[in-house]
Parts: sequence; C-alpha cells; structure tokens
Amino acid sequence: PQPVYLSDYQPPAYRVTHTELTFDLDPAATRVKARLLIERHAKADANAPLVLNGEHLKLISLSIDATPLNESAYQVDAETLSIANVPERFVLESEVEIAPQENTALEGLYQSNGMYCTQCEAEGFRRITFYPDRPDVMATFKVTVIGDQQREPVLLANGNPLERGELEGGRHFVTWEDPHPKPCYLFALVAGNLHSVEDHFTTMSGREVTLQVWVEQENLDKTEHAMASLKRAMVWDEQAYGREYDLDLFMIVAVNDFNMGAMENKGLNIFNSAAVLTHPHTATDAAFQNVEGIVAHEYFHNWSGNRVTCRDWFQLSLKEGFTVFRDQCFSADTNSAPVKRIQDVSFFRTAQFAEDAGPTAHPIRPDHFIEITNFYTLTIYEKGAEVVRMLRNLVGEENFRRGSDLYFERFDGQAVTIEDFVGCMAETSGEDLSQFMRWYSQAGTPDIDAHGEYDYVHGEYHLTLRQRTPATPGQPDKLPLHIPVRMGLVGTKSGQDLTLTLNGEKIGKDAVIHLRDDEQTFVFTDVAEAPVPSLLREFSAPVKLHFPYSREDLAFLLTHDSDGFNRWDAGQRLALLALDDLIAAHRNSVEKVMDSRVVDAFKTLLNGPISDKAVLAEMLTLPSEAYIAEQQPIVDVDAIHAAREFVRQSLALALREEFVAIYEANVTEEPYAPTPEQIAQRSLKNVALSYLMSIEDEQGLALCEAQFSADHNMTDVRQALTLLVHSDRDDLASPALKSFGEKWAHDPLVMDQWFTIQVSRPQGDVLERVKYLMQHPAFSLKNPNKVRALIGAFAQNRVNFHRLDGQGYQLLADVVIELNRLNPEIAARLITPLTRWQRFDETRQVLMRSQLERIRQQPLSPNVYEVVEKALA
Ligand code: B3K
Ligand code: ZN
Repeated sequence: PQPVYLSDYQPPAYRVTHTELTFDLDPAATRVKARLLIERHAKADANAPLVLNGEHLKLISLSIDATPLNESAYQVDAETLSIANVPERFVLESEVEIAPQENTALEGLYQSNGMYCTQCEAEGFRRITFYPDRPDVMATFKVTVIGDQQREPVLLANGNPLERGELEGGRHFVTWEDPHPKPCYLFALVAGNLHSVEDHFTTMSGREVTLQVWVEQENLDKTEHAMASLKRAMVWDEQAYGREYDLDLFMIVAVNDFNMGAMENKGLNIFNSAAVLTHPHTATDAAFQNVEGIVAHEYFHNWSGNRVTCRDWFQLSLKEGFTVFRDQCFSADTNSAPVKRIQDVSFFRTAQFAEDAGPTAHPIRPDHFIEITNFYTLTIYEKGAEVVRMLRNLVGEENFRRGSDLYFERFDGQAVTIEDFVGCMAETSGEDLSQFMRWYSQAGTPDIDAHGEYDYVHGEYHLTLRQRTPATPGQPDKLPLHIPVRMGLVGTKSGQDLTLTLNGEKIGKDAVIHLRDDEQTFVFTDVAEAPVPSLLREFSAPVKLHFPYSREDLAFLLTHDSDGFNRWDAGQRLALLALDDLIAAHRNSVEKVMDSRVVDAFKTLLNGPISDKAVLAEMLTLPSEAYIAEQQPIVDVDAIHAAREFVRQSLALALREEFVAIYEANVTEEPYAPTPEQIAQRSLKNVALSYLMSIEDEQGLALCEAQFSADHNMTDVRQALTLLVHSDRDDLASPALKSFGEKWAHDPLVMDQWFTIQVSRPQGDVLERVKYLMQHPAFSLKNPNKVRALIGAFAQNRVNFHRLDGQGYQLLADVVIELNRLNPEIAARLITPLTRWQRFDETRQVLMRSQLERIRQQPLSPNVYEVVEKALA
C-alpha cells in the first residue's frame, strides 16, 4: 500500500451538487441506485476524466444523462471507476449491489443484531456506491430507503422525512431529505425493528426540534440520561458558542456493533450502544459521564465538523481537536471542573505521551498516511484539543469567542483547513500565531527543564525555562514552540500567591508567561519572600515539566497552591518520588520503607476540611501503573506493581481509621442519580474501600461484601466486585462473579464489564482465563466492544500481559491476525501495546518484536500493515 501526502492535495475536478440514493435493502444483495448531479470545476481541465471511488461494489448499470454507458466508456478496478469524456454538467446514474451481512469491517452499510446501519467516516461511503469519497465534495442529499415492513418497520436517514408509503410484497419505503450540503462521510442510514423515546427542544430563535433516541425494545429504559444530556448540550452550545440546531429532527440510534464511540452523521447520530445506554443498575458513574460527553461531542460536531468541515483528512484535528475541546468544557461546566481537568490530563499524560514517544508518533496534522482510519488517535483528538485550549489561553476568552463566531460564519457550508481556523483567532485577537502553528506540524512531547533561584538581596526570583522536543520518526530536528506557561509564585511564609512583577509590569498573581525560545530566563522583581513556583497551572500546555522540587516543596504546594489542578499534581509528584525509591528497592531486593511524608500528606488530606469530595477522591488516588511506567527509563512491570501495592498497603495500615470514617460518612440510601454530588460521594467512598481492601482485613472484606450484596447501583457493585476479584480471596470472589455473570447474561454491556473485571486482576491465572472466556457464549470476535472488554483490557493488565514467557504477547498477536481478516480497523488498534516494545527490558523487547514479525508475515490489511511497519522500522 502507498501513502498519500498532504502536499499532493488537489481540489476535485468535479463536484456533486445533489445526490439522490435509493436503497432496496437485502442482507445478501442490497441494491443501491445513485443519481448524481455533477459539475466540472471551473478551473479543471476540460479533458479531466471523472474518477469515483468504489470498493466491494458489484456494478449493475451506469448511465450519463439517461444514456447507458457501454463497457468501453469506463474503467473499473478494485478501488475506482473512471469515465473519460464527460460533459461539463451531467447526471450520472448508477446501480450497484452490496452485501451488508458479509460486512464484518463495520465500514459502509452493515448489519448489527439484524438491523442495518452505516459508518462512512472516513472512507466508508465508497463501499456503498461509486462517489467522489472526499470531504471537500459537498452535496444536498435525498435518500429513499426500502425495506421489509416486518423486519424493518423503521427506516431512517439524514434530515427530515418527506414521504412514506407501502409497496408490493410486504415492503415499504421512506424518503428523507437533507437540505444542508454535506460530504458523503456524514451520510447515514438505519433500518430495523427499533423503538424511540421522544422529546422536544426549542432553540434560541424559537425553532421547534423533535428529539428521538432509537433503541431495541429491551433498552427503552436506558435512554433517559442520553436524552437529558442532549438537551443540556443543545443549550450549552447556544450559550457558549451561539450555535443553534438547524433541522426539525435530531436522532440518536444505538447499535451493538460499532468500531468507535459514535458518529456525528447529519441529524442522525449513530452510537455504539456503550456510549448511549445507561441505567443505574447497569452503568457506572463513569459510564454515565462518558455518555454525557459523547452525546455532547457528536451534537457539537453539527457545527464543528458538519456545517464547517475538513478540506481533506489531514485536517482531521480541525474538527476533532476543536470538538473534544468543546465537549471537555461542556463537561467541566456540567460537573466538577477541576475533576474533569484532572481526569483528562491524567489520561492524556499516560496515553498520549506514550503515543508521542513511540514509533507511531505523528503531528496533529500528519503529512502522510497509508490508512486514515489509523489516525483517529489521541494525538489528533486529545492533543488537538490541548492546542485549541492553548489558543484560547493565548488570545483570551473574548477573542476566542469572536474568533469562533468568525470561523463559523465565514466558512459555513465549506470544507476548510487548520490555517482557516487559526487565522480567525489571529484576526480577532491581533496575535501573531505563526510560531504557534508549529504545534500542528511537529510531533513529540516537548520537555521543559525549569529551575529557579531566589535572590534575597534584591528580592528577585529568576525562573529559567528550557524547551526541547525529542526526535520522532521522520522528524529528527525540532524547532522551538510557542508555549504558554500559566504560573504563580507561592510565598513560603504567607502561603499565598505573590503579585508577579515582570519587566517592571505587574501581571497579577496568576499569569501566563510565553516561552518562545530554546531557553528563556524570566526575572520577577519585588518578590518579598522566598517562593515555591507553581508552574503549568491547569496544565496550560501539553508538555513534560521537570522542576527540581523537593518533597517539602511538593507537600507545601499540595496544601497551599491556589490552583486545584496543581495541588493534585503536587500530590502525584510526591507519590512518584516515593514510588521511585520503592521501585529501586524492589529491583535491588532491599527492604521497602514507606516515605512518611506521603503518609503525612494523606493524613492531612483525610483530616482536613473537605471542600470538594470529588477532588479529594482524585487526590487520594495514586498514579496508575501505566503512568508510573511512563516516568521510568525502562519499564519494570513487576517492580512498579510491587511498589504501588506497597504504598497502597502502607497507607491503608497507617490510615485505616480515617478510611473507615470516610467510607461510613459517604454511604447513602438515596436512590441513584448521576449528580455531581452523588458521584463525588461514591468516588470518595470507593477510593476508601479500595485502600481497606488492599490489606484484606475483616472489616474491609465485610464492607466490600455488603456493598456487593446491597446491589444499590452499578458503580458500587462493580467496585465491590472488582476489589473482591482482584483480592486473594477467591472463596469470596468466585461466587460473586458467578452470580453477577448469571444475573446479567442477557445484557451485553454488563457482560463487557464482567469480562474486563476478570482479566484485569493481578493474579497469575489471567492468561488462562482470557482463553477460557474467549469461548464464552457472550464473547464474539466480531463485536468490537467484546474485543476491547476482553482482549483490550487484558493487554492493559501490565503484570499479566507482559509475562516473561511471552504468552501474553502471543495471544494478542493471534487475535490481531484473526481480526485482520474480519475488522482491520479494530485489529490495527489492538496492536498498540506491542508497538511500545522499546520501553521494556531486552528480553521482553525480543518477545514483543517477534510477535510483530509474526504478524508481518501474514497477508495484511493496509491498516495493520501500516502500524506493524512503523513499529518495526
Ligand atoms: N467522527 C467519528 C469518527 C469515526 C471514524 C471511524 N473510522 C467519531 C467522533 O469523533 O465523533
Ligand atoms: Zn469527533
């Protein structure tokens, strides 16, 4: 397979102005008729052939302006249809046959649980009909869906329904019209035996919108939260961005087999059932929050993505980075803002930093790719969002809003580039953002080495920041970036933020300084007392900050920093220092000794006044094994696990009474609601329980068992079950697992959790369990959620996946090889943990590489090929 390059971009020679489609549904032989109004681009060569994309299509007929084309007039190969000598304007009609039931890749038109659905982004539409499958071709669509009245009573497509009627042979049809020009990746069709919950929304200009959530009958009681989230998102986008909805109908559909979380098809968002269905008894607090965020994300795409779309797929972050930023802000406004930031950053620093440091590292705007599906990454999405956040910090909130207004207005109905977006921000703010643009083209995470010195005599604080971005594949040399560093100086005597004076100017107590050069020294004057600097507040830039904080400095920031995020981060840094010592002790077989400063810090937190329970729960949570691993030069999975367990147990032993008190103070009999207050209480209670269970004493076990049997809500039940299964008390865990598995055998989303809990345990029997569970009737390799819940979760199980006999790697490779044939997109994603081989000891490196080599020897999809080649390069 050959890569495509951003620098080769050419505007399309022909555009489609209007698209009419008729689907005659059949599992083995669906007929798709297309009628396309096509125009040659004014600047295009009059002799340019018309080239359409098309894959896995059986061509039945083809005509131009109602004249059938004979076979010499066109050429078809496995990927394209070319027609030479076409007029300047014409109507192209085609009919093709496709087989949705054979489609296991879940791209294009496929079947899930007997219903029909589509996934077209990025290049799935070419599996439906011959078409210029690129986002810069935007057309209005009229779509007729014909199906069986019994099997497919519901027939949906984008836009508003125009007409419906009965046909011969028990068939019926519905015709839909979408007046907003769109690229074909936003096309959607759904047909099946579905039921809807309906609600209404009045937009700020008074437009009445019908809202529907379509699900299978047994899930009708799991739609309330998605609907409520949708309405909150609609209000929020009006208030925060002045954006209102633009059709009479907005539909969400839940499907069981879906590669990603959801898809923002115009007016007809299709969701992975895991990203929409919730019920107190089946979904955890985290799932409720995830649903809220994804519903909002897809809704926000209606403007950032649909009304204004991407010129080409290299610009993917234009819509994704911006939309993730928008959904992050929405969730922050709706729930606890500091917790949202802590959770996002904690995930980002673990997973995106790892991506940026590995062989698949790529810029937010890649300059080439083989398979675009491989680029729906944490870099495009999450780092893209961090860059938009930096932009807002650089230009200020007001200019940012004016910039986004200008962007939506100026480019409405167009397919544009990242320059167009940043250009609007530069225009409304007057800022020079040219150096800032490097964030989009340079891969890798910048390291910032910082140090500071307090000059008592002159009352000055000298802060030196040095940036350097490590080489990444294809980018050996990096240029300095424009990095906004939000900071304060916390006085060690007063415990307060000091007023900052820089270059003779008072800039406040909390300010953004701009690092543009390789190295810069900032001299703060009028600094009356020795300060501890609080840097990168709220994680103001996606960088690794190194500052030689002492443990005393960190304990000080933990209690005094005015920035909640940095208070949490100080705790994490303090814990990491202690963990470092313990990892070394474990490796050297020296007795482990707990750092009393960490115990004291936790004690202060537990005994202090609790202002925000959700933040406290985060502060009491130790860095994950994956994040600890990120900080180590060579990952020693066993030492990391042992060190972290040692810290957990030491804290539990030292602070047992406090944890019991916290637990008891946060038990409630109230009926479940996913409110910030209740979620905060449950998180705090469940963190306390996890400490108590780490020492497996009688009281902890009793509380855990009682919480499991109380069966009050899934958050509590899942936490209790996880702690039992991850303990050494199989006598308690086995019956609990069994009863849970039997109770929920009918619910695929709960069974996903049941799989994950079992294969995440640290005990040594996990590999056998994975193999055994792969034979379980509830498991299927064809269902992406199942693959993620069982295989994906196992590959995150650090001690077991990285077994020294290499069997964990081998199992993953076996699955990748099989999935490569069924679903290349999921197969390619699943390889990720193996691509990180450089981070491990030599024995494991050899084992991991040999599995990658074994995969490489197979006939491969472009998706898997691209990832494996990069991993072994
Ligand atoms: N835009 C979709 C991505 C689906 C692509 C799958 N190959 C989901 C989202 O970001 O909203
Ligand atoms: Zn998105």
